[in-house]
Amino acid sequence: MVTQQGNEALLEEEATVLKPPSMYRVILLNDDFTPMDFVIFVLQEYFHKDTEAATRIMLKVHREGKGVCGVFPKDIASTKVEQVVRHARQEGHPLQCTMEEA
Ligand code: TYC
Repeated sequence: MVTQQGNEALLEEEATVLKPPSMYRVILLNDDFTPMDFVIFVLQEYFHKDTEAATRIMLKVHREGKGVCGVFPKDIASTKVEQVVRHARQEGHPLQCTMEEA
C-alpha cells in the first residue's frame, strides 16, 4: 500500500539521489584588533588545521582581507560560524566569521 508517509519517504529519497547538499564556504574576515594567535587557535580548534596551514590562512586573511577556513554542508557551516563568533566575543575580540554558498 502506498501511504502518504511512504510517498514522502520516496520523494525524500529521490531528492537525495538527485541533488547533493549545497556546500558553503566558511570565511574569516580581517580586522585590526583580533590577535593573530587567536585566529590561528580558531583555525586549529574549529577547522582542524595544523599550525602551518592555520598560520598560512591567518596571514592570507590579514593581508588580503578574507580567507576560506573550509567548505561544509549548510548546517555544519552555520554551526561553525556560531561557535567561532561566540568564542571570539567571549574573549572580547571583534573577529568576523561568515558563510557563502560555494
Ligand atoms: N589583522 C589582525 C592583527 O593584525 C590579525 C587578524 C588576522 C585578524 C585574521 C582577523 O581574521 C583575522 N592583529
